[in-house]
Amino acid sequence: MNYTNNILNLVKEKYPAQLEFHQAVREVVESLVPILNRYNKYQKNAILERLVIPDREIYFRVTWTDDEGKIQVNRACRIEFNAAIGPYKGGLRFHPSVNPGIIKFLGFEQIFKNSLTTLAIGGGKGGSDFDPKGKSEGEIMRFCQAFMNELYRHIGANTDVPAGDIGVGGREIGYLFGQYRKLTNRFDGVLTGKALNWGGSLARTEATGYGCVYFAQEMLKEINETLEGKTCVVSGSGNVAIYTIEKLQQLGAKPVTISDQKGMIYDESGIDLVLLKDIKEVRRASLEEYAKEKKSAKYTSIKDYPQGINPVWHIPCFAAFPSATQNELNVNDAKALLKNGCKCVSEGANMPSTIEAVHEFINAKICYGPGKAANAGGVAVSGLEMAQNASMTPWSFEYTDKKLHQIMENIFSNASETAKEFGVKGNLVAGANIAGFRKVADAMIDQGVL
Ligand code: NDP
Ligand code: 2IT
Repeated sequence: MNYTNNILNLVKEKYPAQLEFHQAVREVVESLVPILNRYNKYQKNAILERLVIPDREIYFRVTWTDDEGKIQVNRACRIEFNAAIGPYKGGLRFHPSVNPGIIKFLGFEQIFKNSLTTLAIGGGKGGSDFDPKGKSEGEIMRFCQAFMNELYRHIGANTDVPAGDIGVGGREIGYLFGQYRKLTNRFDGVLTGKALNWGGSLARTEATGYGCVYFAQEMLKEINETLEGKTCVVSGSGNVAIYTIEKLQQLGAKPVTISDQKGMIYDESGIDLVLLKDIKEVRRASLEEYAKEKKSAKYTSIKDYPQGINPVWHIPCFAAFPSATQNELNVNDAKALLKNGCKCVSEGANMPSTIEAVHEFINAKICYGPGKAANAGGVAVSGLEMAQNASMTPWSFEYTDKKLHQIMENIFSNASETAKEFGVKGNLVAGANIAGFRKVADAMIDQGVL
């Protein structure tokens, strides 16, 4: 379609080096063709042109002092993409790979994901090329404070509400929140993922992983299957991976893999969650330690991965849960999963599968839940945290988890029904993109030319 090609060209021309952003835009606009063909109001109102260029891109320098007294400098940004249906909302990523293209792809995806949750949250994302690995507590705190020294002027409980992502968990949110409060003299629900004793929500820590498994359950119901007794593979070993594994085990499934930036574990007897939490949440160490302490586990260093392959996806399984990072599952990996009989892929990470891998899953007609639908549980409970903060009323774990469950069921049925409505039955990529887009685009039209 001319309109979508023009949009892709516009993005490539304006942001030539931002490959991940091109990829995210391509995946979305290609799947919007049925709705764009049916209604010309979107093209007439230049909705795609307005969606791919963020409302605001804020770039700043973060200057801090390390434990040796040396001054360190990092780059950081907050990209406020779209606020048509609510305040900008999305995580902060601290990782050395962070660049504008990565934050842009994440912020763009966040618009549609947040729309799918049915909550009043717009899309944004931010981060820094700061590497938290190997830093002391003091260094982490000073970096977070220096980061907030600039960010505070751009955010607010009704303006822009950041949260965690890779490298940003409860500890970092604490330091960021503390500095925001100090600078503004306000106790606002300006960040989510806060600790429970100062405004956090029960079930937020678990939400992305639990939600991703709830989404898999919904997809599997359609083929009269369950996760009980099934072998599953999971990548990553951070927040999303850990709580995906916890929920899988509660349901009687057997997750057998985890991975990190240095390597992977294959534990045929099933992942030991207590050990995993201790290594990653307490010791903040490498998975090599897991293999030293659990004899049934085999560790493979990333240096020994075969070229062009992520070995996690080559372990035979019933269901796969990519939960580490973008483009961690390529076409070779997708083919291996399918060949070994995998029936379900539910994405905890953002854009973990390459476009070619996604095509493999769609063509094979397996249960494939794209990240912006399957991992929306995290931001959904962030939205619920905002609701609790606004009403000054904390909710119980059971109540919040039930709400999360309902939201995930609803996202599945919305994506599935929308796919049917637009003649692409079973294609949850198209269903999720069209459903997420329609709500935001119609809100933009209602609100005028802005
Ligand atoms: P964490 O920082 O808690 O964990 C990230 C995990 O992935 C770690 O095990 C890390 O390894 C590994 N990892 C990170 N980068 C790479 C890389 N380049 N190659 C291989 N492994 C890598 O982050 P989260 O669990 O929060 O995030 C994981 C994914 O889920 C991301 O795609 C994020 O955007 C997405 N997501 C997160 C949500 C949330 O609520 N937290 C919500 C929705 C999506 P190591 O342990 O060595 O650092
Ligand atoms: O990618 C994501 O949805 C997140 N990292 C969570 C964002 C949030 O605001 O909770």
